[in-house]
Amino acid sequence: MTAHDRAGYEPAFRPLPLSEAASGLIAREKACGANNYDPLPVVLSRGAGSWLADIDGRRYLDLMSAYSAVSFGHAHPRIVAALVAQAQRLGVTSRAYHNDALPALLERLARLTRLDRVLPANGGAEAVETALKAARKWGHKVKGIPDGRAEIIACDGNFHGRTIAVIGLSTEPQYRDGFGPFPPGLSTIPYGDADALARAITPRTAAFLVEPIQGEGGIVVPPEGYLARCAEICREHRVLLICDEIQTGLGRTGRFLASEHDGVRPDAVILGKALGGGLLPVSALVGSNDLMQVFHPGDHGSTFGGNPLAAAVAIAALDVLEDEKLVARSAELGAWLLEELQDLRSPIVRDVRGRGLFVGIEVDARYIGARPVVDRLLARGILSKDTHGTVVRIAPPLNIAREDLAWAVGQIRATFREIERDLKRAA
Ligand code: IF1
Repeated sequence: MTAHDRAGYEPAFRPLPLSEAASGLIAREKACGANNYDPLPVVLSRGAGSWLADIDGRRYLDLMSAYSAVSFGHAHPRIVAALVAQAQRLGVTSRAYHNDALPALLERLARLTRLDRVLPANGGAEAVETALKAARKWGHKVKGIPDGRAEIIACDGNFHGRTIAVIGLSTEPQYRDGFGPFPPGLSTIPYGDADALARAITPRTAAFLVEPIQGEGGIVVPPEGYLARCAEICREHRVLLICDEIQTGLGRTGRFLASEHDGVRPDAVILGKALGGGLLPVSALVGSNDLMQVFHPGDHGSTFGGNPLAAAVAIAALDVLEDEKLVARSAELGAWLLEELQDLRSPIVRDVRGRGLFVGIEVDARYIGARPVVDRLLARGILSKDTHGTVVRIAPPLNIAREDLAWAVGQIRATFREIERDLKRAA
């Protein structure tokens, strides 16, 4: 949090409406953009640290971090500097040639995940697809599943991306509607129930893909020991355990990887979002030699995967994570945040849950949905996001200033008081 972030902002309750300039930009976006999002009524223009400003200069505290892609704050000086320096030196070369930036990233990710080999990619879904392909090929070529019969199990309520095979694992009707047919060999089980995994595994099961904490599913924290039990079952049945840590990884839940809460080292980890330092799409599949041995030259790749610019930015992001001790900070500040929000004492709040700086406030749909709460927080200068209708996601940058987070808790508390008052009046 630099002095700049604080200078000149007085977080104050500012009722909207949108200025002409903002409305004009929104109209232009609507006129020429695919209608695949329904954004909040704010047009952002600048960001630094945990603070954003809209085109009219209104300031907002970012409690969403672009779905955890901006875990190190907006325009982090060190990461921006790494981007600029590398861009002026060497940007994109393709993997047809080696480059001098990639090896350090591969070594760093292998070390930090305690795994062996890295396949760098760009978006998260791309890395998940890479994991699905690797798991299937491992099933066929290493485990000995009859060719074309490998099966992959995921969990109800999962979110692993928007591509066809990944959506083939989704249980969200809207994410599937009209996009079929989907690839065969994909099934789901209830989340949080290790026995369901044991029951679902067949001799053709190659892998179990799971989020250690379900993000889009509503910040769903599974029972203590769930992942450890799943790891045991996978080992017993020679099934790969693949953890999707695109959202929960890189310190978000108070450990470098959320799978560490259960002392689990999966066969593979998928990283994304914050790996790009809030500036670029950078993702990776990191796996054991046993899994990654399936890749031979020409099997798989992408134009931008592992490019020098992405490598330099990802290394800078990991340096920031380490040097600013953000994993420990996420654990410590997150525990404080969870305690504060669990003390909201509001009849509208059904549950407050999460780990580290990854928290969900579940509201009681009988009184209000999550989106109206998010809208009210926006008017108070706070950016958050609803998920699954009743959960408000709170996931600030891991280096958010303690006093800013404390201010946000005050605003959240006041918002629920205001809603309770309005509901009483309306009753
Ligand atoms: C949207 C939320 C949704 C992810 C996990 C893979 C991916 C994601 C655990 C794919 C991406 C993003 C996608 C974005 C909104 C956001 C999201 F969970 F974060 F809230 F959708 F559910 N695994 N999550 O969370 O990574 O290809 O997007 O880089 O699609 O609206 P991606």
